[in-house]
Amino acid sequence: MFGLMDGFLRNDPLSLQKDILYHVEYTVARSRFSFDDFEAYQALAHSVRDRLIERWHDTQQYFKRKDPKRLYFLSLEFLMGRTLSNSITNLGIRNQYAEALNQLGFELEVVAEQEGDAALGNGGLARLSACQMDSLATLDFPAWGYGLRYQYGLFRQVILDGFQHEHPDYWLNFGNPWEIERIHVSYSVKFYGTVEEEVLNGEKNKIWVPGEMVEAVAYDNPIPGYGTRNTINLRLWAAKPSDQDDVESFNTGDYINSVINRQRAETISNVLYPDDRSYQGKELRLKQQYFFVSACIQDIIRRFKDTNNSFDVFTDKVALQLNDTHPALAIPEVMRVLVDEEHLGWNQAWGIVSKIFFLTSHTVQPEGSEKIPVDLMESLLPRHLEIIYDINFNFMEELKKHIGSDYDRLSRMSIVEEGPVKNIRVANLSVVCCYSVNGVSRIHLELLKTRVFKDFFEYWPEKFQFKTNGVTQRRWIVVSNPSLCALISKWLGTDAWIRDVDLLMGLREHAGNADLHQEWQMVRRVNKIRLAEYIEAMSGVKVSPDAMFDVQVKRIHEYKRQLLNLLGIIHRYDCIKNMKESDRRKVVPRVCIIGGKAAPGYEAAKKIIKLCHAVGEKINNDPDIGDLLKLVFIPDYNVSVAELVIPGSDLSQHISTAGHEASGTSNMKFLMNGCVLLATSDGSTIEIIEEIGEENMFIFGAKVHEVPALRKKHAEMKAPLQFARVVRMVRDGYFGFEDYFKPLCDAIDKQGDFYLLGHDFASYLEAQAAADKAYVDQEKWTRMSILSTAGSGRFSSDRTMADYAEKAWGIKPCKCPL
Ligand code: 26Y
Repeated sequence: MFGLMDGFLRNDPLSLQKDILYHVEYTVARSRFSFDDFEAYQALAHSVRDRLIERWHDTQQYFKRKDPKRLYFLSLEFLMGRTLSNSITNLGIRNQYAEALNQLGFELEVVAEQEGDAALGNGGLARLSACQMDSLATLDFPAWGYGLRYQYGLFRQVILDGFQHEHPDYWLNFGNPWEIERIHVSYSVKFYGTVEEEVLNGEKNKIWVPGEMVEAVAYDNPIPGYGTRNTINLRLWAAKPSDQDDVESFNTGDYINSVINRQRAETISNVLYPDDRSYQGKELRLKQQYFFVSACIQDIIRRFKDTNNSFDVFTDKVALQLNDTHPALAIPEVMRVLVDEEHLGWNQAWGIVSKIFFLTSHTVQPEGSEKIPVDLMESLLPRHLEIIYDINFNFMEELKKHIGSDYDRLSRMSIVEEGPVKNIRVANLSVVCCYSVNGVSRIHLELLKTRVFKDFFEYWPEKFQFKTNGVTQRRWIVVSNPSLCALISKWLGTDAWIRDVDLLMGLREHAGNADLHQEWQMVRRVNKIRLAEYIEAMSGVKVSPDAMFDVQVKRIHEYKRQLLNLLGIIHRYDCIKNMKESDRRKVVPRVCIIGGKAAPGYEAAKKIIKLCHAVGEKINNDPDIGDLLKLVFIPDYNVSVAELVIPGSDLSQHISTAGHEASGTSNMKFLMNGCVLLATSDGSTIEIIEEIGEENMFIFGAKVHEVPALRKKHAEMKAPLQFARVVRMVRDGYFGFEDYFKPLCDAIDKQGDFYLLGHDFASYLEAQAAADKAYVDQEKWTRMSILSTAGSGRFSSDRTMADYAEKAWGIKPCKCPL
């Protein structure tokens, strides 16, 4: 093959060029004299893949030789977005590739745009997994990621007449050059059936005789670190029919139906559940979860046994991170394998299990907690149900010794929920069995301790910790905002901050420098122009880059209060309409940008999307308003759209009702990009305030500890007049569709306003007015912007991962030599 030398691929532009052409001819099967942007992307991707594989091999062999304690990161969701740009950046060969492509008559930026997003997740939790993988690789940790290879990722959002429609995301349609199919790495996963007893060496032993078998096949996705040879693995499982299954039905002669039945196995990994809110005890979801953990545990134990012959050292070699409770069935699964298959006694197995699992919770919403109906569990996973009962029995006995017969508390803490429908409480199972339970911000831990897991915290205070979330500056500055990246490096005199993000603090000393201000503004303006072009292409609305770009992009949720934003916009519109000409000249022009997906069954969220379009329609077509105010909805918000939107924003909103956002991570991405935050004191924003100072942000609204009392007092309180007025405008059909929007209005003014929009409205408007005032003073604004970036270092996922490694998992870097 071209460019090969002594088993190593060369990275000079000429070799890269030859490699690309090789792949055009032999992988994409096009003529090297005629191929288009997409084909260039495919060939380029394959040439990058070759380089990833080299490093990946070296890393895995090195890990195998050193055999350190490994971290296994289990998550049902990963929002990887695009891979190309990120990979060549981390490999340090971006410029060489750009040059190689140039000589072939292509532009890297254009070719990179051909790639679709890998959207195997919903929102914050899923993108966090992706950021953390990047940091684990960069910090040389011996880590593996595990996930599911859904054929349909998160739905594509299509807007018709302002309503959200969900279209399937069949992302594998054009092939996926970033994965390596491992047909020989496959495991049988069992379902249904019965539990039988056998006598083994005079002892009773349980065996699970399954009713159905499905194969899990591995697809490996190399994750390169930045500035290191280390390239770790993200292994995704796909379901395939099992050869051992269903031989019976073939023998009965119904060949066609037998084939169709076999194919049904694949449905397990077919589709990602698009809801990040409420867990429904659906059989397919439970099957997905068990399919996933069974494959992972078989793989992990196989790897352990390759180099070890006694389970005595298992806890020195293996740490399992549960990304929320979704993979919690791994706990009874490890117990089952150790007790039933490896024949360790229960106590020895429990001694291992209670030391290797680490849980991170990502929610404060009680609806989010998973409950598995016992009936369902009994039919699908009969042996696991027995094991969970046994774990619970032991736990209850131990607990009684400490708290006596406080039956209310015992029943609250029990893993089994009694009632008309008996359920397994997955959160309780996880807390009982995990070595540590981690919150994702300081306030989140407080809420876990005082509300969600109060009983457990009082019993096991030392189990509860927090590690504030972080995001990777490689994706969120270096890849998505290259000009800001170059500017930062220039002023810091080094690009070392890309690995050591605390160095960003060095920008503080230049925060008042007029030259930096000018360059900073220039970079930001170019990004705004790019965003304005995108907005016009997507929505047909022309927006001026002179206006302040005010952005709220995230999943649509009532608690995230996109509705508060919309009511604020209506208020602004109403004010401008009623202004004297002389006052209009003082208005700071705004482009309000909202984007995000609503879970398909979440009616209120879907109504909010429609309201955004209805209000936008009115404002954008009002000749009275012109450029003073625009409202646009960016459809199909995803990782690559975020990479465009975030660098082009001036102001970014994180306005959840205090106590509802566990952390929030997009606030960190905006911060890194020098956007000023308008936010409530919630989640990780509280720590951002500490880091960059309240004077450099616009903070408003009730505080976490005030919220419960405000809710109780609500009946006696009157919403401010201006609030009542904007709600009335919606109710009275000023924007049309009054029947459709009625439930949104009712929730606010008839049903107790649970999310406190009325209470926070006045202070929200004040914060918005303060933002206007600051924006007029561009010097002040630019200073705030620079200080935002300068203070973002603490919110890197590098810091989060180093924290987990030290304080939870007990793993150390294992750096593959160059
Ligand atoms: C069980 C199912 C219904 C479910 C599926 C996905 C439940 C929850 C989720 C996802 C939750 C999620 O994304 N949580 C977010 O995690 C981020 C990373 O920690 C936080 O920053 C953010 O505040 C939190 O809402």
